[in-house]
Amino acid sequence: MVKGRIFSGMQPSGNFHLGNYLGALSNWVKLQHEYECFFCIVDWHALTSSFEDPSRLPDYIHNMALDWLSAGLDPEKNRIFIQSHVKEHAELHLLLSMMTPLSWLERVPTYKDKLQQLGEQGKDINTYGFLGYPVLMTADIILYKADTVPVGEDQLPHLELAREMVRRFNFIYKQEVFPEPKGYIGAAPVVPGIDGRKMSKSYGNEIPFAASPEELRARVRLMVTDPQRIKRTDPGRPEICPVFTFHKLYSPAELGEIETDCRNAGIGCVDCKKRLAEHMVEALADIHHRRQDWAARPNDVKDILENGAKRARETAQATMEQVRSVMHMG
Ligand code: AQP
Repeated sequence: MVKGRIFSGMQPSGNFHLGNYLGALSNWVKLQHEYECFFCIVDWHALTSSFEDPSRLPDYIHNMALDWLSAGLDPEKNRIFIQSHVKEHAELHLLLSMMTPLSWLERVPTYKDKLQQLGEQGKDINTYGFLGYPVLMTADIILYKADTVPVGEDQLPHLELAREMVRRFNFIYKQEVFPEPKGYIGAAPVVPGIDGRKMSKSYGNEIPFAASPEELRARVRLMVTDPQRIKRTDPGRPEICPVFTFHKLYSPAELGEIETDCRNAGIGCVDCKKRLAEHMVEALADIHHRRQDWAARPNDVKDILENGAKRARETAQATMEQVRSVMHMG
C-alpha cells in the first residue's frame, strides 16, 4: 500500500552536485518504493534567476534527467517530467498569486539573502518572478495534491509558506481542495561544500555529481577541515569537520575508528581525506556507469520526459478542473 503522494523538483540551473544528491535525490530513490511520486525538472524556476541567458537550459535539463535516471529513479514507476511541459503549473501559479499577501513573500528568509548574494555577483533579480518563486513552488506541489515533499533543509521556509497558502485557499473557498504538504528531511539535511558552507552552485564550492574519480579526489583534497587542527599532532573535532560529515555518509563501517583517530590525532587530515575519496569513488562508480549508458540513449531520455509529462498532466488537469470550479472560473 502506498504511504501517500510525493512531489519534488530541482532547478536545472547548473551542474548537479552532491548536495542535491545527498540532500534530496538519494531520498527520492529510496521513497519511490513507498510513495506515488512526481519528480519535476523545474525549468521555470531556473528562469527566475537566469532569465537573461536561457541558452544553456536544454543542456542542463538533459543532464539533470541523466543524473536522476543514473541515480536509480524508475521512469515507469514515477512521473519524471519538465515543469514547462505541464502548463497547468503556470495557471495555478497565477491564481494563487491573486491571494498571496506580499508581506508573506517578502519575509521568506531566502528571498533577501539570495537577492543580496546575487546582487554582489552583479546580477539584478529584483523581479516579480523571483519574489513569486515560493508561489510557483506551492503551485508545483499542490497541483498534484502531494502530501510529502522530500527536500534539503534550505527549502523548509518555502514549504512552510506552501502550507500557509493551502490553509488560506481552503479557507477562502470553503472547501478542503488541497492537503497541507509536509517536508521530508533525510539523513543529510545540509551537505557542506568544500569550503564548509552549504554546498551550492552559486558559491562554487560544489563537488559535481558526475565528477570523474580524478576530479572527485581533487575536490576532496581541497576540502577545509577543523581550523584548529594546524599541526598533524593537533587533536581534531569531527563534529565541526565537513570531511567527517561525508564520512558519516560514505564510511559507515569505519566511522567509529575515524572519529577516534581524528580526536587522538591518530590520523592526519590528508590521509583522512584520501580514505573518504576512495569510499566516494567506489560508492559512485555504478551510478557513473549507468550515466554513460543513459547518455548513449538521448531519444529514450526524451521519451521518458514526454511520457512523464503526459501522465503528470492527467492529474494536473483534474486538479485544475476542481480549482476553476471553486473559483467560479467556468
Ligand atoms: N547543500 C545542500 N544540502 C542539502 N540539500 C541541498 N539541496 C541543495 N543544496 C543542498 C537540495 O537540493 C534540491 C534541489 O534544489 P534546487 O534545485 O533549488 O537547487 P538549489 O537550492 O538551487 O541548489 P544550489 O546549488 O543551492 O543552487 P543555488 O546556488 O543556485 O541556490 C532541494 O531539495 C535542495 O534543498
